[in-house]
Amino acid sequence: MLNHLEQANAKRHQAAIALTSMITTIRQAELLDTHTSGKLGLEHHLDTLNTLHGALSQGTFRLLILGDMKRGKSTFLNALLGEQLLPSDVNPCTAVLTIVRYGSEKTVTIHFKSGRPPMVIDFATFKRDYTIDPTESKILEDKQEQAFPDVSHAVVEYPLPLLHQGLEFIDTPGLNDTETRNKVVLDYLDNCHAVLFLLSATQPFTLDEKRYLNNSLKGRGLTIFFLINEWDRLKANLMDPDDADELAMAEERVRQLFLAQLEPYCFADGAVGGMAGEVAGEAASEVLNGADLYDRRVFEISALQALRARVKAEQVALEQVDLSGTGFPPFLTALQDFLGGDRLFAELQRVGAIAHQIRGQVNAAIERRIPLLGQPTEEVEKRIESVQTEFQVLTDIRDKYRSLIRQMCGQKANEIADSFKTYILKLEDTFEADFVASQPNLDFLSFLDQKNRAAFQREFQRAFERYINDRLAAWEFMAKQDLSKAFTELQESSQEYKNAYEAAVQAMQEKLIGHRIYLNDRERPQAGAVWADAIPGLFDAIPDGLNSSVGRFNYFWQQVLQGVLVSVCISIALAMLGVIFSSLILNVLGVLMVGGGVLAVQAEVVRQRFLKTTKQQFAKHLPKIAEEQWRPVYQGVEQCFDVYEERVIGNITQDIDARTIELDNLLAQKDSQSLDNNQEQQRLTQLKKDIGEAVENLKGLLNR
Ligand SMILES: Nc1nc2c(ncn2[C@@H]2O[C@H](COP(=O)(O)OP(=O)(O)OP(=O)(O)O)[C@@H](O)[C@H]2O)c(=O)[nH]1
Ligand SMILES: [Mg+2]
Repeated sequence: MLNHLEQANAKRHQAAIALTSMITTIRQAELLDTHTSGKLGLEHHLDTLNTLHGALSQGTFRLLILGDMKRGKSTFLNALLGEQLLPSDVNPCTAVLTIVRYGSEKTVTIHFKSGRPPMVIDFATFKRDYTIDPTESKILEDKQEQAFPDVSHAVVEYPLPLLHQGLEFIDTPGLNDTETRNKVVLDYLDNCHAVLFLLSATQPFTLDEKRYLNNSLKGRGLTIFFLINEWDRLKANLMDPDDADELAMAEERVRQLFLAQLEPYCFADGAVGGMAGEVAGEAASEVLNGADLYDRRVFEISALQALRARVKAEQVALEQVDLSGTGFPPFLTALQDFLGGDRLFAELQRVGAIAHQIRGQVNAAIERRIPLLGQPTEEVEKRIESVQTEFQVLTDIRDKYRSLIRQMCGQKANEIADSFKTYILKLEDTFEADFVASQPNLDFLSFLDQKNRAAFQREFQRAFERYINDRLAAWEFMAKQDLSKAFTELQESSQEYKNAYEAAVQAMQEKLIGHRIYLNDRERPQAGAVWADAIPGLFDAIPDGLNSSVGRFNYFWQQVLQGVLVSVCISIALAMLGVIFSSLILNVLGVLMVGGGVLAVQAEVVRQRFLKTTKQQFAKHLPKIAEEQWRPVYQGVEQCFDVYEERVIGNITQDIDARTIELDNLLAQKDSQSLDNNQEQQRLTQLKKDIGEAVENLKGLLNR
């Protein structure tokens, strides 16, 4: 494990060095000095480079551990760490999201949601005060309350080699099915390198797990490793644990069950498959389907056995402990192959592409500058004056593109909000099937018992919320695709604007120095050579997050629309629950007064009545809900476009400003007289060379 990660981090480190060199070079070049010809307008690239540098030098691979209650998440993490660091037991339960990372000292820090400063505590206090027991957890869940409402998360720092290599783990409380789209966890989802999803061999793929995958993980471009834990219990559960044939059969049964259930999730988001398609060039040759990926994504493990082996071996490093039979070795190999392979490659490729773009702009600025150095001030003034029309053209293009975004925004917000309305109105048609599917275990009879009624009402409330949540998540999935299509269309129409912009920049270039600019001199005569001052990226503002090679639109979605949907969900539940329940009491009790009879018949009558009444009430309110929630959805979509507009228009404005600065500064410096043209030409040529070298170094890292 360590070797592989060490190599990966060494590459990241080298990439960070190349970026540092670019940063220092640009910073120095832009320091105004009376002997130079003035700033080149490159400073705005420093922010981008610094952000990339920060991420690379941090050098972490963040792994998010998810799974239902008591699937062995904490045990699994302890097994990797090699000791019982995190509370993991039948009792108590993990109650706060816990980040485990390297630190030179063993510490636990609790971070709060309110302004309260973080608090350092010891491990014993952490185990005692920040876990809860299962009964308490159940009660809180019923009441939909959080165990520690004020706590945002805990950070455990620990001087372990595995963590020192840059692995960072996030242990989460068991999934709470009424809070499937838990905000805290979702925030981490888009910033992790992979998800480790724990399942149990003895409870193959429950409805809640399926719901979580569908509602929260699907379509986000995540790489999910499924760990079927407690594999050892298949043996322990046999009539005769020593019967090898029986064990093989039992194992095969469970394996087939998971294979059928999990295959779609290995295919849909597998970042390896997805990324290969998006990352240009060599990597695209590898196209994987669900079955191929299954072997690389699903593992049968026993966390408890692995933990025992590690604790027994005391302080011995992970790779030196014999973990055969625990399922850890193949999983660890697959994990490091992924992190040090595809994941690293995608990260470096993105850095390389951005650096390449910046290099193009640096070169163009220098190529414009050198020919102007030798010209008399009046001539330079005249040429700058002559390109003012082009500057106006650039500004006009920007403004027209802004109008296009606005127009598209109005249209799409309407379409998506309308589709929401239609969807809500249609819920009536499938209500019975969907509602029953999401709550197979609702005990309708407890409703009849006066003593149990309050508890039943809570159960029912949760069931209803779950149903609404599932339905909205299904809509969200479709709407996300609509929105993604809208942005793709926008990008397609931007091509025209981009071409006009490039033409204006080129015209400017010709007026200033008499020719176009190519990436390097050798390319000039060739047809179709890369024109260095092209403006890639300028009209494309979809940010490229960690997992966004597949789900690029998640950014907008997560920032804006998801929040809207969560509140829509709550509004619907609030609006409906009171009405439904009071009419249920009348209806259901009314029928039973008349009927009576055997329990089984009664139960069925109650169930039927329940569904019918709920559906009636629900249907009655649907038009109002659809009407009321239309606007929030509309505004949510509108906000996505606002963010997009701000970024694209910001980028274009920045580009125009940089071009203005570049020329203004030259003029100002020319007036200062103390400029030595030869020396300046040398300095600029050297600058070009330095940036070029750094970029080549970065590209070199991409050779696998
Ligand atoms: N037999 C067996 N038991 C296991 C295995 N992994 C975990 N357990 C047991 O399962 C129980 C729950 O383990 P935890 O690690 O606390 O589970 P968790 O998912 O962190 O639980 P929450 O944080 O409460 O959701 C403990 O008693 C573990 O010893 C395994 O591979 N085999
Ligand atoms: Mg736990």
